[in-house]
Amino acid sequence: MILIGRDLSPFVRRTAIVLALSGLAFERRKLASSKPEDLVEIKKLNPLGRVPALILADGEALIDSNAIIDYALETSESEVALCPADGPARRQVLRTSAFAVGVMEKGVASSYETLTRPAAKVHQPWLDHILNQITEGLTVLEKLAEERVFKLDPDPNLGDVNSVVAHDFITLIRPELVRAAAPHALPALSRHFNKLPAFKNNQWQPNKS
Ligand SMILES: N[C@@H](CCC(=O)N[C@@H](CS)C(=O)NCC(=O)O)C(=O)O
Repeated sequence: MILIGRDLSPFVRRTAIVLALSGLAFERRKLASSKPEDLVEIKKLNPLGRVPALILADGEALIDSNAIIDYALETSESEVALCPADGPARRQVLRTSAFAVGVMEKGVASSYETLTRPAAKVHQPWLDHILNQITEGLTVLEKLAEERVFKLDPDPNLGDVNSVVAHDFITLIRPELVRAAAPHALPALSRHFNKLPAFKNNQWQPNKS
């Protein structure tokens, strides 16, 4: 299997970590949708021109991080239970994931606002709205992490993966928002799980990727 995309993308990174935690072997092709020469290659696999995509052994391309994670959970034979099968524990993992993925989406949207528009065309009230959504999301994730961080299981669940990836991504692009909204428990959760190879080996390294 080949995972397409760089770990700078939180959607790519969360799939890489889940595949690794699921015990599934995969290669990496670190293409970036923001680089025109890479985009040509990405569009051959995903006409939308987005990452991640996962190319299976038979050539089938899975598009969207949700489809890739769904595949990993379905095919994994690992002991690690990333997402409980049912009940309140499953809903809690999905609820945490919804906030974390929302923060990732808004983080990416905020970058598009400032990186793709000429400065004169940035509509500040809309950018402020997005930044506020990130802040609100981080505030929830900090509270959820407070409940989690003092009784950490040895193994992370899908909510932990998404929380850590959201935290690390916003720390990269808007560290002041993390300092203000999620100063303690979420960074502690991130430090804790980033010690695991699945997280450490799938991390954005500007000089390497
Ligand atoms: N819902 C998608 C979002 C993927 C996404 O937005 N990827 C970004 C990189 S972080 C991308 O490729 N953007 C290029 C574009 O949308 O034009 C997923 O979960 O995979």
